[in-house]
Order: sequence, then C-alpha cells, then structure tokens
Amino acid sequence: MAQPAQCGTGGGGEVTDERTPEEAAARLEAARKLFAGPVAFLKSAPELKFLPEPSAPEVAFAGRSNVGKSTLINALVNRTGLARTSNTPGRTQELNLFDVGDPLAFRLVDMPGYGFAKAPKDMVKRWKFLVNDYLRGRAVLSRVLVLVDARHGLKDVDRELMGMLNKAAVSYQLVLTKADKIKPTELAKVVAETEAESRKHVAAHPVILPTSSETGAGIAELRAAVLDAISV
Ligand SMILES: Nc1nc2c(ncn2[C@@H]2O[C@H](COP(=O)(O)OP(=O)(O)OP(=O)(O)O)[C@@H](O)[C@H]2O)c(=O)[nH]1
Ligand SMILES: [Mg+2]
Repeated sequence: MAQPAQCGTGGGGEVTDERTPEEAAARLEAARKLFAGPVAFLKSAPELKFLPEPSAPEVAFAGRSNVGKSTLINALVNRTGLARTSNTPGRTQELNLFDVGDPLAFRLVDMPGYGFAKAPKDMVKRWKFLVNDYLRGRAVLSRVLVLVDARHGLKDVDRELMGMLNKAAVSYQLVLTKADKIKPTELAKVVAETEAESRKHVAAHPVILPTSSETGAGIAELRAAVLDAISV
C-alpha cells in the first residue's frame, strides 16, 4: 500500500488518508488552481434578505472576534486587503460574501466574530439571530470553517457555536489560526486536544487544520479542504 500522504489524526485515531502522494499532489494543485482565478467582493448582508441568489456553494468562516477570519480569507485567495482586517474586535459585523472563479465556482463568506469582551448585548443578540438564520436556512452552505486561535484552543463560546452547527446539521471543520505564535510542540498538543474534542461532535469533520496566515503554513491544505467541501 502507498504511504498515506496525510494522516488525519495526531492522536493515533482511526482517521487516515489513503491518497497516494500523486493523488495528494493533484488535489493540492486542483485547489491552488481553484483559488487562482478571479476573486471579488460581492456584498455585505446584514440580514438574510440581502443575501444573493443561492447560485453557488458557500463556505463560511466563523470564530471568535480577532481569531483571524478575514486575514485567512485574504491568505487563501492570495490578495491582501480583500477582506477587511483589524486589531479592533468586532470589525466584521455582517455576512461578507466573496465570489471565487469566473464562471462563479463558489463563495466565501466572512462571518461576524463573537465572544469579545464589551460586546453590547444587542450586538450579541443580533449576531445570534443572523448566524442562526444563516446556518439553518442556507441550502447552499457546504461547510463552516470554525476558526480557533492556536494559542487558546476551544473556548465555551466556540462550543456554543459547535452546538448550533450540530443542531442545524451543518457540516463544519475546525481550523487553528496563528500557528506561528506558538512552538511546534505546543501546536501538536493543541491539535490533539482539539481533535479529541471534535470527535464527540457528529457534524464536525475529524481533521483539524493548523494554519498561519503569517507564514502560509497550512494554507494549501486549507484550500484543498474547501475544494473537498464544495465537491461533496
Ligand atoms: N501572527 C499572526 N497574526 C494574525 C494571523 N491571522 C490574523 N492575525 C492578526 O490578527 C488580527 C485580527 O485578524 P482579523 O482577520 O481582522 O480577525 P477577524 O477574525 O476577522 O476579526 P473580526 O472581524 O473582529 O471578527 C489582525 O491584527 C491580524 O493581522 C496569523 O496567522 N498570524
Ligand atoms: Mg473580520
């Protein structure tokens, strides 16, 4: 048997990838091409009624405020400044949609962040309504990428979102961000812990993806995960 190109678990679990090295390389190349085409900001939707026609699969980026959602979208499409980023938590407050490919292949959706201190109560309420509506009512939503800061691991607010996703039966995958900020040994530990917890959730994809928008680590693999998500 060929060597597995990538093993899905750091903890010796049952998830393995049986792709040959050639198949793994072809998958990464297809994903690279998919993201190399034209990309454009489509619109901001503060409510569901402002969403575009559901004419293409969508992959949404969720996570605590400041976790790096907008930065990761920019890294994936290799365009600085496409999605707006900031040090101020709560920068993204609507669903921001980006068209990828011409003809349109799929859409990336930058979601408003949650869980920051000092968020006004009505903002939290609005977030919950918007996100719940979107998760439950969007048939073209292929997968949600739930971003988690590699330095902090899963927090209760993330678990709350995972609960919402499980309930809405939306497939999701956990992605660790800012991997450049910790040592490889610490990263391996967080990956294993996050993986162990995600296995308890039915809607969670078993593979955890560590990434850094700063160094580019894990970005090619994340592109391939997006390709997988829209191909099923
Ligand atoms: N070192 C490092 N910094 C990062 C990385 N990703 C994001 N950042 C920084 O983290 C901060 C927040 O990034 P954003 O992309 O604006 O975060 P967000 O999740 O979109 O935040 P909200 O829109 O408020 O929900 C910015 O200062 C980024 O430069 C990374 O991989 N490595
Ligand atoms: Mg943002």
